[in-house]
Amino acid sequence: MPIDKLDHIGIAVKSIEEGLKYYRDVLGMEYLGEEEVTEQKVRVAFLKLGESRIELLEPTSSDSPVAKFLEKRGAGIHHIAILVDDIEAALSSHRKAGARLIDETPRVGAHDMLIAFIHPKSTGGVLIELCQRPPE
Ligand code: CMX
Repeated sequence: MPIDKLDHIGIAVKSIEEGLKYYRDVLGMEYLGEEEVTEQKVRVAFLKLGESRIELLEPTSSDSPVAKFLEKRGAGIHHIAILVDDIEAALSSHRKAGARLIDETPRVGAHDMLIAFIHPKSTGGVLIELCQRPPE
């Protein structure tokens, strides 16, 4: 399973506006923009961190996975996203290893990336997002 790099770290926040006050204004990270990912019921903001990014996740609905996370655990690190060359191959490796897949097939996430989540119960407690760049 060829791994390219850490794509981003997802951080659950109650409000992107509040989150930016730290990551952009205090830490000085470059703000790259925002978008709504309707399917995931979140609004996301990206900040540049070297070759990787920080993704602030704000729920857009009370039944969003991020709303549930905030309710149970409070704000904080929600997931780690790893860029892979071939997401289908990566999912197949996970299947062979008996991992619990949240997404059996990839779906479209922010920036039109193909994404698939692996359940934290199969990864030692960290929600992992596999992502593959969209075709040029
Ligand atoms: N990181 C680590 N552990 C987590 C977790 C997270 N983000 N979310 C839940 N868990 C843990 C819970 O603490 C719980 O553990 P215990 O049983 O030991 O208490 C267990 O996983 C099950 O949690 P749950 O609350 O019963 O399960 P949910 O119904 O909330 O579902 C999950 C959890 C991961 C399956 C769900 O959040 C999901 O499908 N996530 C993938 C989609 C997503 O997160 N989308 C938002 C981001 C979109 C984007 O980046 O574009």
